[in-house]
Amino acid sequence: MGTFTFAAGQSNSIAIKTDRADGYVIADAIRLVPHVATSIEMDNLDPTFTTQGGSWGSSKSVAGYVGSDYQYVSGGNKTASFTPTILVPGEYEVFANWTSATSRATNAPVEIVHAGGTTVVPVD
Ligand SMILES: [Ca+2]
Repeated sequence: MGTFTFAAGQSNSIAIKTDRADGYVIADAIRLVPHVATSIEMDNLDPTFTTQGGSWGSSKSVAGYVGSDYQYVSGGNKTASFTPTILVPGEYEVFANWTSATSRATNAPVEIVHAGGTTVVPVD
């Protein structure tokens, strides 16, 4: 998803959104790989995960997900956010995991809030 500079603490987030998406949007897991220390893994069942604008369903139906399941939703203006606690500020490369199916959105906007501002990356 790109490399971003994250400030210390919890002011950063990775938000997977449904507005403008043309199919099901998947929230499964996020990994931050630091260029400074060890990586940060966040799963949708962790306390770092929150949703806004409506509930997301839980599924295991498409293999390849991280942890016990992933969450999905379609339409509306909903957001699933992963909020890391950054102990070592600096550059991190952001990776997202999601499983693939024909009903899935080709353009889900993922909004990354980092020390340099907010960057939106469309995800197929
Ligand atoms: Ca998961």
